[in-house]
Amino acid sequence: MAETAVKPLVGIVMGSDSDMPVMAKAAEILEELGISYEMTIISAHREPDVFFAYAKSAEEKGFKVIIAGAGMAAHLPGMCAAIFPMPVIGIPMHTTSLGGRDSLYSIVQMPSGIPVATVAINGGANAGLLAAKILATSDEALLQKLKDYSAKLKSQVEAKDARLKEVGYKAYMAEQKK
Ligand code: RP5
Repeated sequence: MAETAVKPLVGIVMGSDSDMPVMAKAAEILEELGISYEMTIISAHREPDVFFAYAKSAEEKGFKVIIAGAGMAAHLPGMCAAIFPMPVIGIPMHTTSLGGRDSLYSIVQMPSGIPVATVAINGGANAGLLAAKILATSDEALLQKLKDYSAKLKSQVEAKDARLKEVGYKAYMAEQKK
């Protein structure tokens, strides 16, 4: 399910279009699991009025989770959590100057009372999965899809191990380089 007219359950918001490659990983997971979402670019710093309108209307729009990604002095996820009353998942962006530690600390170190569930630096896919798991607590069909997703991951590792046993590590490495 791509971004559609269906009422979005998840808001994906990023501070800049430079964050898009990471945020797209979250969108890909939601699409794979059939979860409706809306994707938005808003800079909390450069257009605070637009940001406040977005965050204040998120509950009314039907969002159940917000995935917010930002880099550097990354206030966007924390400010979403300050306004939106349901779960906010923060994605710290990798940065060239400080390797993403600036983003990570800005997002993960929320003061008591305003939590942001923070995934790894550039952890777009895990943010999508975490949003799905939150929604699956009240959606049996989605829960089954997540179980199937985990089973797929397991079988991928098993297939890799079987190939390793079959050809040995040298040939396996050569195949990886192709
Ligand atoms: C943040 O500043 C954005 O989330 C982005 O990660 C970072 C750099 O933004 P650009 O200068 O690339 O627009 O607000």
